[in-house]
Amino acid sequence: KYFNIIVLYKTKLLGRKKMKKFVKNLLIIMATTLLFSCAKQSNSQKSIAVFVPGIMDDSPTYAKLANGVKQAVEEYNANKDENSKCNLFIMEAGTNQAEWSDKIISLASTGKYQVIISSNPSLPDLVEPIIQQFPAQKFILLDAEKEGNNNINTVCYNQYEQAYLTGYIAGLMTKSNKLALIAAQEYPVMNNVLLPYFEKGAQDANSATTVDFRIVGNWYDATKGAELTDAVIKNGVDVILPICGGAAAGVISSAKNNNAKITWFDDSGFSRAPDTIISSTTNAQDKMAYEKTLEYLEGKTPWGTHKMVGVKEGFVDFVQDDENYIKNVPAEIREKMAALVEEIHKGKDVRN
Ligand code: RBF
Repeated sequence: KYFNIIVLYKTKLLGRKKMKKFVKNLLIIMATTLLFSCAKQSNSQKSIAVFVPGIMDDSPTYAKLANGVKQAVEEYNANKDENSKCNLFIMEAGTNQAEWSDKIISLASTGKYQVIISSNPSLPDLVEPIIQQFPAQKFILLDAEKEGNNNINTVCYNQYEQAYLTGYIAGLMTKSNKLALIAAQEYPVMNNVLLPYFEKGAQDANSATTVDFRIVGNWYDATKGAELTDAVIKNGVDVILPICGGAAAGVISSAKNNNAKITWFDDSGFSRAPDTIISSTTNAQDKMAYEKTLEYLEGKTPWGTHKMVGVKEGFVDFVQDDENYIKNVPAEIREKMAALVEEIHKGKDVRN
């Protein structure tokens, strides 16, 4: 048709004015088509940012977060053409918590990432004011709790169970009846769940136990971690739970030097110090990050909701099949632990 019109113009059968109108209309059509096709492309192209509130080295919880999301995105992208692949950007924000908010704003202000996936109990309070500024920005937050904000979906692990199981093995394994929890900092989950349920598990296993609670002051200082561990061991402590990120390397080296034992938290830690680590209580953060990412990519995220998952749901576990656990822990204690895990599986609430 366009060709015919050009021929008519060339052969002077179409006037100059009409030809001008035709070219104008053609340009409008072309521009609109281009605009719509661009808009369609950028709308359908998915982009996810992972915000790591700390550093991945020595914080299994963050390494598992990034790996889980990465795996889901890779699977989603397999066999897709370039335009329909999901982009993934991982930002490691570092341990300076004062910078986290600005770094999240820098991600949100690009408008590029439809969802920011992260993990930390402090994040709901940090992101709520950011959502007011950027109302389209969605957040999936693991290890956090927030209900009723339609831009946020949260999941947390049953850390009552995770801490109770850890306390229980520590109570069964201590010879001095003196335990310690070396924490990076105080925060509500630490003060209301991790410390009290580590204590409760230890007490239920062995009513003579006491727990010395020490604070490093940050999530990276291994020297301070070692100093605190030296000090509690001097006071007779023989089993220690470190929840202090990179500072735990110092806790392990002090325990090794002083012949004390470590109960490890979040992932299976036996290979870090096979003679010193006597137990590992894990949460399946990698599996959760993977499932939550795929759920998002399928458009099925339950925005505004929260849920807690534990042993029964397969997201909290006590490692029983590692050769170092079998080597370091006597059979009768392993039997007691197996019985406890089984009870929790069947519905025992460790809070009662
Ligand atoms: N856990 C880590 O393993 N590494 C960290 O760097 C880290 N930073 C945290 C910062 C804040 C402000 C809070 C509240 C928690 C942090 N956690 C960190 C602890 C984490 O959320 C969780 O409680 C523990 O890993 C035990 O599962």
